Amino acid sequence: MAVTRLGRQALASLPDGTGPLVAPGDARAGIVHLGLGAFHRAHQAVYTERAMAAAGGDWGIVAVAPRSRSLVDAIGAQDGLFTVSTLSGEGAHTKVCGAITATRHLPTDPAGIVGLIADPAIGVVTLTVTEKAHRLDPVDGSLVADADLLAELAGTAAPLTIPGLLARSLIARARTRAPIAVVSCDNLPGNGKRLRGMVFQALALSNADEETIGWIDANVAFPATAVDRIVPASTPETYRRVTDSLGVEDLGAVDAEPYIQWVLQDHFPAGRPDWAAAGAVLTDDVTPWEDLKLRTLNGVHSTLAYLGALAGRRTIAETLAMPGMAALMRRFIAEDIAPGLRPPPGVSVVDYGEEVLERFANPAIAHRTLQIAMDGSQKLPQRILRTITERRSDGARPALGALSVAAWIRFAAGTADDGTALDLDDPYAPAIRAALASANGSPEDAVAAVFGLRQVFPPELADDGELRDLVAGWLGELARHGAADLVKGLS
Ligand code: CS2
Repeated sequence: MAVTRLGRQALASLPDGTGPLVAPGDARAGIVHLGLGAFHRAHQAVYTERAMAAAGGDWGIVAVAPRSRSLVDAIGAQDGLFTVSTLSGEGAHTKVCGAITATRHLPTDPAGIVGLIADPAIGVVTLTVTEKAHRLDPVDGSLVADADLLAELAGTAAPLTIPGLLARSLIARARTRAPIAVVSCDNLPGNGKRLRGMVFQALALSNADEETIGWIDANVAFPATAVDRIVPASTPETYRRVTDSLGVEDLGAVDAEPYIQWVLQDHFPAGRPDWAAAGAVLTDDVTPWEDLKLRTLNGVHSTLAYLGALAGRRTIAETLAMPGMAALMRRFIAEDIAPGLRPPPGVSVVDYGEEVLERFANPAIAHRTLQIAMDGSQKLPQRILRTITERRSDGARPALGALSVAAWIRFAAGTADDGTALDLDDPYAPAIRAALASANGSPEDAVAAVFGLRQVFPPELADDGELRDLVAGWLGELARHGAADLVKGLS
């Protein structure tokens, strides 16, 4: 029997308690989101639907895909509806989310999206576009503006990049004199300040006049946020689970863990949904939350991803189950990460770390090591290198931070411990592979070559001989023993 496609026509047939809190047409658009990925659907969209259900408001989301068209069509054909399956050892709970009111595709509709962001009915723009889409040099934060971006900023080419789209849209917005908040929801330290810096560098290269730039400076807010929810890439099982449980076909389905957290700097000149009513934390200072999450959860995540991939483990949960691994991650948190952190009031880093390890061990979440291992050059600076820099400035020897870097280097070399080839999915893959190819095969030479990548390693680390020796020592140990035996031997 043909399965009904999820959409407004299927809502009446859904099992009790699985329908959307906000139905199509209940709310007009008030938010434009850039980045129609799985994380947005399982995080900001869930919070926004709950906020509208709790406190009303026209905060429907127009979700914009910057590249791929598939989800735009899939969710657009479902009246913006999609499902989130919350997975834990107790089972799965699948529920329809109704926060998205429309989907748009940037490459085919740049002018329409500029006009949408300029529309005063839109009070908030949120973004989950990944670190690399910001086009900022990871070390000095400068905007990497190639000829295409310069043409976008000059207004002689359609804005297809995030910097180009934001600059053109805010120039158009300035003409309406309607304030707005532009909210980064990416895993980046100081993500609001970083996004603002990117936008103003782009505006400086645009044809915007001083008055326009002055208006944007005074009326566009860039609040910081810390976002958290483990959302693995959807698999055939994701879609099958929806059909089996709800009796509908959902091509926008996502899986997620039960845990969810959103901490936002409360700076929204055009208003916002009542996200606090949905459980979000609104504060003046996001930094303690962001540091805690990026350096503890994401730092351990990346370390597990590289050690696990080298050892041939497919998921984070399988990696954490390796003999000695949980104990080693507890040491990493206690010895290297916690000393440099100023956690939120009343929060213990070690206790938070225990909760993170429990989340990583969730047997229902098949979070692939290779998915997290992607874009290491963009992730390591804020997840691992900041921890190392803090410890080195205290004169400490962050041995396990150094192991994490060594595992990344060995992963980047492209061969797992059993000889299996490892792809390097990273914007700097050519430079990383060239650096490794230039080394003479010794760990010391490989470390010196990779530490020479200024896009990744700041000078204070690149020139740190003791640190390089630490990393080279681990690289040699990984080569001799393999990740699994090395970790087991450390316990
Ligand atoms: C992961 C993050 O893919 C990755 O790099 O570390 O997406 C992680 O799952 C989230 O930050 C959890 O909040």
